[in-house]
Amino acid sequence: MFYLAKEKKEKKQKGPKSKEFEKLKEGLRVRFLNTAHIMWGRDLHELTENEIYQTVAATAKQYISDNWIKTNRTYGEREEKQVYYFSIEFLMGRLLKSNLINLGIEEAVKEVLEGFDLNLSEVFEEEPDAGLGNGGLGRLAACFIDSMAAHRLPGHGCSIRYQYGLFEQKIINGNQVEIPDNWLKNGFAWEYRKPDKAVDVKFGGNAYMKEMPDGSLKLVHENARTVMAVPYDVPIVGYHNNTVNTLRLWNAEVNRDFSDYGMLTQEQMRQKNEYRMFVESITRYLYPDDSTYDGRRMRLIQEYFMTSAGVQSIVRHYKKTGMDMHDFAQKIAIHINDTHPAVAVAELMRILVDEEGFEWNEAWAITRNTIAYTNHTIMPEALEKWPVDMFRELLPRIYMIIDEINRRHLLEVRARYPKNEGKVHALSIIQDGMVHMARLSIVGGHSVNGVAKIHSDILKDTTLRDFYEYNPKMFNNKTNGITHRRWLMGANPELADLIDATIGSRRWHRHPEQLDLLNDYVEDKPFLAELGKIKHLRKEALAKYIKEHNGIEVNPDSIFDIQVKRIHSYKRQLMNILHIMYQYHKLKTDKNFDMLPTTYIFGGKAAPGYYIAKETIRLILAVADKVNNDKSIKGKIKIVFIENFGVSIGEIVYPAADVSEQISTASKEASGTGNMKFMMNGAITLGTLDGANVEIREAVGGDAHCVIFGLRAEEVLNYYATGTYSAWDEYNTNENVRTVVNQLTDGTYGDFRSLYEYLVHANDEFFIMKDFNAYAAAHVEIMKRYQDRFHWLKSSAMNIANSGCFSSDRTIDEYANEIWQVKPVMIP
Ligand code: B1H
Repeated sequence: MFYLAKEKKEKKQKGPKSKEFEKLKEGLRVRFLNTAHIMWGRDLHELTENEIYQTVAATAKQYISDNWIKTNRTYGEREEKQVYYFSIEFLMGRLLKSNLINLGIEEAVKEVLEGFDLNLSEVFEEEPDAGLGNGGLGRLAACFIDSMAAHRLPGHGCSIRYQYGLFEQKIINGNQVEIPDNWLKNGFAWEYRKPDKAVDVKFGGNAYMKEMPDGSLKLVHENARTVMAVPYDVPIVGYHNNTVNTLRLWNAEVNRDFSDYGMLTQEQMRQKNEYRMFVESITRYLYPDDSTYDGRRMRLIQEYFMTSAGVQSIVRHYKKTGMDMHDFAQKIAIHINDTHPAVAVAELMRILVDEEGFEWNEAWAITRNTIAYTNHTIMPEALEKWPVDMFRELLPRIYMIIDEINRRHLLEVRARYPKNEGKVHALSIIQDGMVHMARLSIVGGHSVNGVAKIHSDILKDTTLRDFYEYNPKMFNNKTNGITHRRWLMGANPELADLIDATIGSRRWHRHPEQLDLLNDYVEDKPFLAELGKIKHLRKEALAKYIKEHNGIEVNPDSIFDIQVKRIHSYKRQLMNILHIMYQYHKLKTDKNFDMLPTTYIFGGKAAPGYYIAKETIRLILAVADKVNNDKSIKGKIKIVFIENFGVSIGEIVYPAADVSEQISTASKEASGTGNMKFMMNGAITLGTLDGANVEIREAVGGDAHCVIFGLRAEEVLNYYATGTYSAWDEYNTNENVRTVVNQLTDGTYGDFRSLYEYLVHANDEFFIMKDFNAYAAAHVEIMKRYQDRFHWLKSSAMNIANSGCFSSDRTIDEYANEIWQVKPVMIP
C-alpha cells in the first residue's frame, strides 16, 4: 500500500488533535484575509500571484514576531551568552516553506489556501532565492543558523545585504552567460529595516597617537570617510519551539546629513557625488568566487564594513543590557566563517582600547577568548592576503593595531624559537608586504577548526603546520552538516512520511541521529519496495522539470547519476564528462560493450572569470548535444546540464539521485556538503576519499554501500611534494584517456584545445588522467550493483539510516559545547 504524502497528512489530522487544528485554521484564515486587505487594499481575487505570496509571508510573520520579541527579552533579562556567526555569505534560498515547517503550520496554511482555490506549492514558487552566497561556505552558514534556532541556542548571523546576489546563470548558444540577480525587485518579505540601530564605519584618512596635556596618548583618526551601516534583520525561526533568532544583514548608506545641499561649491558637489557612488557600491554585489579569492579593494571594504558594523552593534547592545565590559568574553562568542571577517580581531581591539579605555593586555585576552575561526580550504592560493599598502591606506587604525598585535606575537615567537628566523617568517601575520588573514585569525582567536576529519588533519600537517606546532591545543575538527529539516523533511516529504511510518514515530525530526532505527528495516522487503517507489516518484518529478526547462526527455528508469556543485577544476567535472565521452565512444565502436541506460545530470555555476570552468560547461553542453541526438545508441546515455543550479533547484535534484558524484582530487575538497544531501535522500556515493566522503563511507559501514576510487590524499600530496607526476607520460601510456583527450581537438565535439592543453601540457594539476581508469572501473561497479535491485535498495536505505550524524544539529552541538560554551535557552 503506497501512499502519497497528502493522504498520510490528512490522516494525521484526524482524532483528538483536529479541533485544535480547525481553530488554528480559522485564525489563519482571518489573518490572511485581513493581511491581504491591509497590504493591498484590494480583494483577494484581484491579487497577482506574487502579491498572494507576499500576503502569505506577511501572515506567517505574525506568528513569528511575538516569539521574536519574547526571545530577545529572555536573552536580555537572563544575560545569556550569545553567539554571533560572522559570514560574508548566507545562502538562504527560500524561506516561506521552511518557516511554515518550523512554525508547524504548513498543513494548516495549505488547507486555508485551498479554501480560496489557491495552491501552496505554487505560492512557494513565487519567492526568489536569497542567493547571498556562492556555494558550500554560504549554505553552511544558512544550515547553521537553522540548527542553532532548532536547538534553542542564542545564536545569530551577521552578513551583508547584497543588492545583487550570485548571478543568474543562463545557457545561451552552449555557453554560460551571467545575468544580474535582482532579487530585491519585489522587496524581501522577511526583512525588518532598523534605522535606529545604524552605526558608522570609517574608511581611509589618517590615524595617529596624539600626546595629551597630561602626557597620555590618545588615538586620532582624521579625514576618514564615514559610511552609515543600516541593519536589516531577518527572523530565524526555531523548529517547533518558541525561539526566534536574528540574521542581521548590513546595508551601506550615505550619512545622515547627506541631503544638506545648501551653499555648495562645484567641487563640494563633485565630492559629495563621488562619496555617494562610493557608499552605494559597497553592498551592491556579492563576489562570485568560490574556494578562491580575488584580492580586489572593494572586497576588503565589504569585509571591514560588515565586520565593523557587526562588532560595534554587539558591543552597543551588550552595554545597553548593563553588563560589565570586563566580562565580555564570558557573554559573547564571535565566530568567523573563513577569514573574510578576520578583521574582527583588530576591530574588537580597537573598540576595547580606543573607545572603552582598556589596557592592551586585558583587551587582548578578551578578544582572544571571544573569537574562534573556521578554515574551509587547504589550497594555499585560496588563503586571503592583502597588500600592506592597500590595507594601511584603507584601514589606517586597523593596520596600526594589526602591526602591534604582530609585534607582540613575534616577541613570543622569538622567545620560543630563538635564532630561528624561518619560524618568524612562517608565523608572522605581516610577511613580504602582505597581511595574512588566516594568521591573524589564528593568533587573535582561541580555536581553529577544519570542516571534516581529513581536512583538519591535512591542515595540521601542511597549510597550517607551523601554527599547529606553535599552539596544538587550539586546533580541532567540526565535521560539517546540513539541516535535515530543509534537505529531507522539506525537500522529500514522501520519504519523511515513509520514515515516520516505518520507525513508528517522528522523534527523528528533533533527533536525526535516530534515523539509525531504520537499520532494522534495510532488508525489509515491503519497506524497500516503498523506498524504491518514492525514489521513482522523485525521478519522475526531476524528469518533468528537465522536460520543461531543457526540452530533453529522460527516462526515470535509467540510472540518475548526478554531479551538482560549483564548477571548479579540483571538483573534476571534466573527468566526469570525459568518462561519458569514453562510454559513448565504446558504444559506437565496440560491439561487445554494453551499459545500463544512464542519465548524467550536471549543474553548477562557473565564476565569470574562470576560463577553464567555463570551457568545461561548454564541453558538457557540446557532448550533450551530440550524444542526446544520436538515435543509434538507443537512449543508453542522456546528458543534462541544469541551468542556474542553486538552493531551490537543489531541493528537486538531490532527492532524485541514484548516484552522487563526489569526485574531487583527494585532499582538495575540505568537506563537501552536497554529498550529505544526496546521502540523506538515499543516493549511493561514487567518490574519492576526500572531505566528508571519508566519514560517509565510515558511517555506511565501508565499501559495501558506497563506491570509492582513485588516488588517496597522501599519494596526491606526495606527487605535489616530489613533482613526480607526468601528465605527458600518462597521456602516452593510457589508451582510454588518450582516445577521449584527442577528441577534444579532432572536431568530434568542436574545438576544445583549451582543455586539451590544460590536461596534457599544463600537467593535469588535479590528476584527471591519472584517476581516469579507476573512475571508469567505479562506474562498472555501480552498474553491476544497480542490477541487483534488492541490494541496491538496501544500500540506499543504509545511506539514509546512517545519515543522521550529518545533520547540522550534530555539528552545531559540537560548536556550542566545545568552542562557544553556550547552552540552550528555553523561551516560555
Ligand atoms: C569553501 C570556500 C570559499 N572553501 C573563498 N572555501 C570564497 C573561499 O569568495 N571567496 O573568497 C568563497 C568560498 N568555500 C567550501 O566550504 C569548501 O570548498 C567545501 O568543501 C566545504 O564543504 C564548504 C563548507 O565548509
